[in-house]
Amino acid sequence: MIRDQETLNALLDTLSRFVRERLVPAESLVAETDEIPAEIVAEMRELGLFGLCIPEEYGGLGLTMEEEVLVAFEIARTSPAFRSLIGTNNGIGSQGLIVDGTPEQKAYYLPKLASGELIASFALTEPGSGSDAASLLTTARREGDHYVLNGTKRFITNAPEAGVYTVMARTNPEDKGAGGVTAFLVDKGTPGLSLGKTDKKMGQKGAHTSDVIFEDCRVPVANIIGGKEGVGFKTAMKVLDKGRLHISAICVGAAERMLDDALCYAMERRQFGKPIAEFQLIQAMLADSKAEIYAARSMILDAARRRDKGEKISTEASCCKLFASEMCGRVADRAVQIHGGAGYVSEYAIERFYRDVRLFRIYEGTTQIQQLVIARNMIRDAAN
Ligand code: COS
Repeated sequence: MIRDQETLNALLDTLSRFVRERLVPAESLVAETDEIPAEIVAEMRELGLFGLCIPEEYGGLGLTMEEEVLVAFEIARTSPAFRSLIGTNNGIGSQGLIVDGTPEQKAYYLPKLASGELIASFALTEPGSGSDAASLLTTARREGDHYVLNGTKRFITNAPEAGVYTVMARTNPEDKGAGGVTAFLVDKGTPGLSLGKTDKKMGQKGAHTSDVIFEDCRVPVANIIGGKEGVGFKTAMKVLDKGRLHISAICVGAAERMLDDALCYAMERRQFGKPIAEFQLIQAMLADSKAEIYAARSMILDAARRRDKGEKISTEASCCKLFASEMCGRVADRAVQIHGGAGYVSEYAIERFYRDVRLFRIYEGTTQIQQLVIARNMIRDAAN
């Protein structure tokens, strides 16, 4: 749903210009230094990028899902690191609070997240539980008006930057599955909370992940999201339904950028006396990429509109994540191929993008988990 086309167009224009004029020129620096320059972070705050999806009553822009994916198509036309910094506040870091938080929790945290004063992280994955998220081992034991958390969370995006963590922990040791899990808000600086060293990743330099470690970390009872024990896994799954759609849109933006770069290169690079873009085998790679991007874009917009109408889109979100992330990988591969030897050296952005986009097929649920979710839902729906 688009609430006001004119306002949205103005936002998309501003973002597109910001990406072209400020972010693209800074890509190499971010990759070299593994840091986003402070002045760019400040500009992102000023543009309201940390609060895109936070409701207007809490100081955000309150974008609908359709508006959000259109914005994501634009923001993703540069290094994913920039999107990653604002991604948790708009997505997995804040959504648990938005969908299931108490009014007091929302009033306290959301304005700070919307302004970018506070960064939020989503801590679900553990060393022993990735795809099998419900088997997590971090415990939260009740002691008076506190819970005592113990355990380790792994690969937590923006953990080094975060001021608050959404943490899924087991409050019922008898229940080893989803029903024993509760979601907590844990503030940075809480005694017993510490971070591992920042991970050295294949790509996405400038986006940071690390372990988050809890050792007898005491968290007030009031910090349970929604105040209810045992529903934390469901909160996490609802968060991921939306997150998966958002990541799908990011895959489209990144693929469009890589295809633009490949097309430019193919039109300039001459072999056998003419631009390589005139050779049909190159054209096939360009055309297949264009068609697949268009397919992903269309299905993401459809799923986003359905979500705005209040439909349950768990299956569609997984279809989008599955198709768009795999599509993005194929486009990256073809774009390197079109660049030839130049695609393998870091002078061209495509070498970096090829590594950066590899993560899309893995995080917020691997391709195989999306297949599993889709097929399970199909079987369940057919049985009902
Ligand atoms: N929305 C709301 N509730 C949901 C849900 C959703 N999208 N998906 C599942 N649930 C509910 C189920 O209805 C079930 O509740 P009931 O027992 O009351 O029926 C509960 O959550 C447990 O679901 P399920 O039985 O399907 O859990 P499983 O352990 O079998 O597996 C998968 C669930 C594999 C789909 C889940 O663990 C998953 O998504 N894993 C990937 C994790 C991931 O994406 N990690 C990325 C890192 S976080 S960025």
